[in-house]
Amino acid sequence: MVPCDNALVTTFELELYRRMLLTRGLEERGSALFKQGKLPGSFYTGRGNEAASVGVASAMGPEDVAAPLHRNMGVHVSRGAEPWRLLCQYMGRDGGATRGRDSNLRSQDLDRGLIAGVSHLPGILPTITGIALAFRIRSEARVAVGWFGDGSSARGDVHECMNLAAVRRLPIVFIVDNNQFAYSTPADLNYACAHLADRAASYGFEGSVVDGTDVLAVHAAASAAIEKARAGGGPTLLELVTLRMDGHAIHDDASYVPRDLLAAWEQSDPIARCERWLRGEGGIADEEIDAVAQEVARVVDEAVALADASPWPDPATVTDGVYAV
Ligand SMILES: Cc1ncc(C[n+]2csc(CCOP(=O)(O)OP(=O)(O)O)c2C)c(N)n1
Repeated sequence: MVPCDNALVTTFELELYRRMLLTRGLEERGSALFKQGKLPGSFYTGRGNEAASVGVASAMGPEDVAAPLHRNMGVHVSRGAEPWRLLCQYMGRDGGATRGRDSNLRSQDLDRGLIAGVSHLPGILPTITGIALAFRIRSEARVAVGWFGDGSSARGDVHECMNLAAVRRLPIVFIVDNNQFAYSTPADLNYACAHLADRAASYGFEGSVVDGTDVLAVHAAASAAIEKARAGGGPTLLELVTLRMDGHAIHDDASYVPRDLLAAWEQSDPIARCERWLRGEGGIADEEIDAVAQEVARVVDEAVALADASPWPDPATVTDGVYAV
């Protein structure tokens, strides 16, 4: 597991819980900042996806590289991104990864092995597949992890990446976050096979379906796939099944998602589920769990204050980093 800034926790499962709680805390405050007019553009959350993001990212090694998307704040948090800088990025402040030039989770941080997404739809998947090819050519024992959604799975570039990865036996793990909706398009209008993971067999590698609300199950499946890739066993496709618990973005009330479906998946809330496990089977004392929640609340408050105090970018720097006009 990659060490994470602000980590106070030594118990592995409690640390997974802390990462999920921090992810949700930052996203809830991001929604509030949007409503206060402090966060321009739009705001996307990964509510319901915390276990999927944190479970995979926490199985990666420090030298591995991730190309997460807009629902995967938990990947950034797990790779040690500083919470206040994540908020600065959304708020267009100078402290963000792109120093006000872009927003959302398009935060590149090569020191933490994080490649910025260029679009929600997986324009970044060919890049992360190319990174896996580079690892293979250089004989590096590193693994690339690339994300796409159920909607994006219908695109040609996903097919090309999986085929190339298969024939070159690349050290890559493909994660399809199947949250059952692509904007307002339900899964049954996106694909007609039983499971997206079934497609892996047609490319010549393994695929499996995992309950994306169970952080321990996700972590176990991701660890096995990552270590297999590292050992030369080639790619794996993991389909992590969740439900998108918010609208596509903050402007969308998701009125097209059946209420009973949402109510059923609310029972599988990944954070509540992990907390029940910690208090029960995990045998973690209530005080220890409560202390983590208090610490996360403090870190989120501090992140909001620091981001709000971060200056706007200096207009004189607007062409910095622009190589052709
Ligand atoms: C090339 C391109 N086409 C369309 C869009 C608009 N768009 C952004 S996200 C999205 C839906 C993506 O659905 P999915 O892959 O299932 O991911 P989810 O948002 O559900 O996590 C669409 C149509 C885009 N960003 N890029």
